[in-house]
Amino acid sequence: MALQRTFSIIKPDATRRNLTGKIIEKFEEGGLRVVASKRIHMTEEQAKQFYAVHAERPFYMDLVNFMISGPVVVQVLEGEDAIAKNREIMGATNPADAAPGTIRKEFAESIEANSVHGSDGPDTAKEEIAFFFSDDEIVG
Ligand code: RTP
Ligand code: MG
Repeated sequence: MALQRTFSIIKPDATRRNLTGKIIEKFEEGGLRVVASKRIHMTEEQAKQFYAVHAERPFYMDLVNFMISGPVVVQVLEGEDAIAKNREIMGATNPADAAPGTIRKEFAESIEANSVHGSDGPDTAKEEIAFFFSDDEIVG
């Protein structure tokens, strides 16, 4: 498998508790390299657009409001099989179901405040990276 890139967000519950370094350590220990990174405070418009796929879900506006409740760290992660690898490192959406050693098991507060986002496939990875980063901000 060739090198792949995925998109990651360290969510407001984690930046609030100053867990950025501990979370990045999990990515690096898992074999992923941070090739782009910035700390931003998303606007409501950005969060709504980013999560547009969930617009019809009952938790949509709660999720949008959570994602704009504080700063986030958006990143591009690179590595072998990076998309699946990152989701393995993150663990299940609901921390109650997440495997031991995963980010969500160790750090998540709830199914919503679950510390990290990761792209779920090659098409979404590409779209999500382009949503936040220009090519010259990514250094592989
Ligand atoms: P993500 O997109 O953040 O990587 O997480 P995921 O694929 O594991 O979960 P997804 O189904 O795409 O849901 C996106 C985010 O919405 C919040 N959520 N809240 N209240 C709820 O029942 C509920 N379900 C999902 C979580 O923050 C989840 O990561
Ligand atoms: Mg998802």
